[in-house]
Amino acid sequence: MNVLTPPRFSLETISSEPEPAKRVRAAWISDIHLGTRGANAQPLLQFLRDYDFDVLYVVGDLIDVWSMRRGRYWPQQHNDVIQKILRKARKGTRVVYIPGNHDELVSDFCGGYGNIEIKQSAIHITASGQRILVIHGHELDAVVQNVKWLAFAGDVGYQFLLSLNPLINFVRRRFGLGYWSLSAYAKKRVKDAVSFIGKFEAAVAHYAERERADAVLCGHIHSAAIRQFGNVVYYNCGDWVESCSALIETETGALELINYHPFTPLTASDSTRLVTAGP
Ligand SMILES: [Mn+2]
Repeated sequence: MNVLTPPRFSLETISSEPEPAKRVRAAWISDIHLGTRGANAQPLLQFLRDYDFDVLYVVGDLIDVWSMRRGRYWPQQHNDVIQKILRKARKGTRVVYIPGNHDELVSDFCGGYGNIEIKQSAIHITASGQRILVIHGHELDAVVQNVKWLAFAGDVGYQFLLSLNPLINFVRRRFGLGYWSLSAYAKKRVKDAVSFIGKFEAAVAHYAERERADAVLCGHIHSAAIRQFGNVVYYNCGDWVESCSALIETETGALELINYHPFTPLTASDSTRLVTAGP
C-alpha cells in the first residue's frame, strides 16, 4: 500500500530569489536622521532594495550631526544605509545630496564626487517636462515665523515623544499591531503645528514661484504631501523618523508618495500608496 500519497495542500515554496528591484526615473528621500534612535533604517533599506533609480535625491538631514554632538548612537544598520546609497551610485544611479540643517556642515563640500553631487538645491525635470526645484526647506525657517511651533518642535517634550516611538512600537509589534507614531499623532493634534505646516507649505510654494519653477520639492517638516498652491505643485517627501515615506517619479513623469511601515517586510508592490498626483 502506498502511504506516500502526495499532500492535498502543498506549502508553496518560498523563493529565495529576491524580487527584482523596480526601476523608476527618480526618487526623493529626506530627514533620515541617522545617528539618532528615531531613524527607521530598516524600512529605508527595504525601500532601497525594492527600487532602482536613475537619480536619487537625498533631500537633507541624512545624518543628524546636532544629535550626534549630544551623544552617539550608530548601529550597523545606519552604516548599511550609507553603504547602500554608495553602492547605488557605483552601479550607475546619479545621487544628488542636498544638505539640510542637521547636516549643514556637508554644504561646505558642494561639488561632484564621481556619481555623487553635493549641492544646495537642484532642478529636476520630469519625463513630462515639469521643472521641480528641490530644496531641503530650512531656507524658509526665517520666513515662516511661528514661535509657539518652534518652541514645541525644539522642546524637550517633543524630543521625549520621539524617544517613546521605538518603545511603543516594540509593544505594538508584540501584539501584532502596525507601526504608529506618537509624536506624529501629537503633532497633528497640536493646532500650532497644523497652522505652521500650512504656512510653511505656502511659503515654500511662493518661493518656488519666484524661482519660476513649476513645482517645489522639500523635506524638513516631516510631513509628506502633494498639494497644489496656485500654479505651483508642492511636494514633500516626508521623513524616515515618523512617516517613513519617499517620493518616486514613474516613467510617465508622475510623482507618487509611497509609505513604508517599519517592522513589516514590505515589497514595492504592497507598499501603501498614499497620494497619487499627475504631472
Ligand atoms: Mn531639517
